[in-house]
Amino acid sequence: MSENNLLSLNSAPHSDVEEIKRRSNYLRGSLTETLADPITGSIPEDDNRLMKHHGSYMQDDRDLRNERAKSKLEPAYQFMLRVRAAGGVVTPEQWLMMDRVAQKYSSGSIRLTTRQSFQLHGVLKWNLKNTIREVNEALLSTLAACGDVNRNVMCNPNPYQSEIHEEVYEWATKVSNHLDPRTRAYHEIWLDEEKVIDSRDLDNEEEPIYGPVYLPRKFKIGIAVPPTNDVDVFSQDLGLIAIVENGKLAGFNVAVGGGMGMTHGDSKTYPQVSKVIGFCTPEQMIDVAEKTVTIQRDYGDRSVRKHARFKYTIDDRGIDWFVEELKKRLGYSLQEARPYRFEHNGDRYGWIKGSDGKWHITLFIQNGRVKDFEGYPLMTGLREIAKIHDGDFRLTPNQNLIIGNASSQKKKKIQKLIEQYSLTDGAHYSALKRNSMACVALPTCGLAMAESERYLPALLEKLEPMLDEAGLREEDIVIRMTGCPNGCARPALAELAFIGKAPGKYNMYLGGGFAGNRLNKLYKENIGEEEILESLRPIFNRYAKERHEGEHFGDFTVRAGYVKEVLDGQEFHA
Ligand code: SRM
Ligand code: SF4
Repeated sequence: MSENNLLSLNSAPHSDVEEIKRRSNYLRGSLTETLADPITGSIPEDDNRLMKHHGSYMQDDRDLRNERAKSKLEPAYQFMLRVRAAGGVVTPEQWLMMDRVAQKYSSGSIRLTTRQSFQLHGVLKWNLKNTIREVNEALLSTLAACGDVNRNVMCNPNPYQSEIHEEVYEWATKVSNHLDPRTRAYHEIWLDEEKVIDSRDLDNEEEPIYGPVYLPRKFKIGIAVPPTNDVDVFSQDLGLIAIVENGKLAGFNVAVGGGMGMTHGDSKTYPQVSKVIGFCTPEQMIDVAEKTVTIQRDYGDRSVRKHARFKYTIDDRGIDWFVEELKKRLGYSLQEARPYRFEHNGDRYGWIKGSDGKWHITLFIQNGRVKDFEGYPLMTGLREIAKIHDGDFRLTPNQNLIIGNASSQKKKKIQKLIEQYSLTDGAHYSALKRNSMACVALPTCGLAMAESERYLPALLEKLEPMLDEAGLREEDIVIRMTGCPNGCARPALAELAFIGKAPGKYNMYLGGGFAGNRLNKLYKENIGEEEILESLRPIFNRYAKERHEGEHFGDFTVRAGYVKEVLDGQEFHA
């Protein structure tokens, strides 16, 4: 462990979570015992904190909370389980496994997340071990899907530029593996020490990168391949922008200090877009990521968790300090950043042919929820595709799904199943709907202040006639909603966003950049549906009439003066 890490370990006072991690013996705590305790379906808070690092934690069904409290019953405890795969790429067999465990152990649906992972909800304590074992047997993992470590590494999933994509995806996988925790706790607790997916040296108990208290907070890496900024590269703690020169991957521009979370009314917390600080070659990238993580490990705030994200470490000390510290640890300077251009941060739907002749189709999955709906047997349809498909499934950063790498022959069969099960590329929906995202929120998220996934579809239905009236049905407008200001659907980067304040009440934001390069700004506070609709109608109408050729909605709302352009994160609050 570095001297710096020791220093940060010794500097007091530390938050309670730091103490829990320190005492946990590399994430063991008393998890084995509490999971086996037959008296309650819950686990103690200390173990719950550690569980996150294992990819799961305890929730309760908030729809049932009051009723159960009245009947003097303990809350309906259940666990969320997050399964990660770098770049969101899984095989059809892995998809079938997720489908199976979802039916067997969870509430029956699969949630595709905004970071290209899977989430299951409603897993009971007694079923956790079997679920995690089955996930690992299919060579996927839940380790480090949550917790104070590097999270699922995001990567542009659409392999239409096949060779470049393949290479970038390989680097995403490498950096992800490199930053995986090394503790054997996961294998002991969940897999009875079996070495199922891991070829690393599991006898080496020390965490060479993280040390015994891991990071002060979660850490996120995303790799974008311009012109597509689907991973919202500027929202990542460490964003990497692939630079392609003469048809080859030359390396990555490095951007640091992005983040979306904030707390209503606390101006010390804010969303932030990252800053591009230079360029590195592909071979240097792993080292750049490791050293960046260790700087955050050593200098991140371990006493106030709200202030512990990397963006605050950089803002407190300055970007020049970070660049200098990185140079010191790398032993060389980054090269000057190379030119790049992003065009959008959404997904592009429908069939597309890769440069290697393979076919990929992006399907629209509203808010990432995969289940059988009435008249729309989505989960069954995807299962039937997985049974015949020999390419892959790719979770997009916008909660959608790509059926990737199909031969021309397979494409025909897949298309037939798509039609048979009414799956859709969203072509018949409004472009607003196709560009929408909502976080999970109620009933499972303990932090939700308002509905999100369960409300956005209804709001869209009311917005669509207004768009039709204004002639904007085919206008791509990025809309995002979250149930609280933590920002799980990256709302601060949407052209139009709603962030939950209280049941039925939202803060409304306008002016984000269409390519995910500019934060939006608060337009109206604490408004309900009626006021949302009243506010938007004239804005849509003016946009339809007064927009310049090719002008995006977010840019228009800034030009028309609804909000001022946000130059840095602190201005996010009105
Ligand atoms: Fe998130 C916490 C769901 C992506 C920022 N997020 C949570 C928890 C675990 C609630 C909790 O801590 O009790 C939510 C679980 C709800 C549930 O019932 O499932 C939750 N976050 C999600 C997911 C599932 C949203 C979705 O609808 O897809 C996403 C899972 C990602 C994954 O697969 O790894 C998810 N969360 C994000 C993102 C977007 C991203 O990473 O690109 C962000 C903003 C980016 C960032 O981190 O700055 C995000 N989640 C947060 C935060 C605020 C962190 C902060 O800096 O303050 C919290 C709260 C916390 O950590 O204390 C949070
Ligand atoms: Fe929960 Fe808030 Fe994240 Fe939505 S944004 S999932 S409400 S923590």
